Amino acid sequence: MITKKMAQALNSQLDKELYSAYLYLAMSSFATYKGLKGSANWFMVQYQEEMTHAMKFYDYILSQGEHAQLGSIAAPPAEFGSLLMMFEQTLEHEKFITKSINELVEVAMSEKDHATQIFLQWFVTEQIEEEGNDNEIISKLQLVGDSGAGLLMIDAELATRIFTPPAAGQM
Ligand code: OFO
Repeated sequence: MITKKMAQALNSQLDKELYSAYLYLAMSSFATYKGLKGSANWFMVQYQEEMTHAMKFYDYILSQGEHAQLGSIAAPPAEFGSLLMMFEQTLEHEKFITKSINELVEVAMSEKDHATQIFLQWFVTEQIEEEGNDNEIISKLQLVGDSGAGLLMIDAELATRIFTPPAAGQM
């Protein structure tokens, strides 16, 4: 069981994960519109991953006998600028999510909620990976600058990203 305060904090994170999914779906759409098919694929996979993050919170809240409640999701921007700007915005958003996960860990600690602390560890690790990936892509985009050939090469690389659904029982 978890406290009402913990449940409320987890519900708020559920909304943030759904917003993350919504944001990356909007980025995928924008990338397709701009002719960057590989980047569109990368953001579509990111959207799918964020949906699994949201479902992890959804399932965990319910497994603890609490009510997973859905709040309103703000509309994401429609335009994102250059590919470099898109990844800079992605990194900024992920930093915001990392901060939010850290705050959740602090609530779990103050509530002496060991189960939720263990549950959140997966997200702590995931955020290191997400920020690392974004930083790597940003560095490459900074290297190629305005070179069309360079951008197409990175776009082709981003086309290879594949969504791996979580194994049964790991949602
Ligand atoms: Fe992007 O990790 Fe969830 O939000």
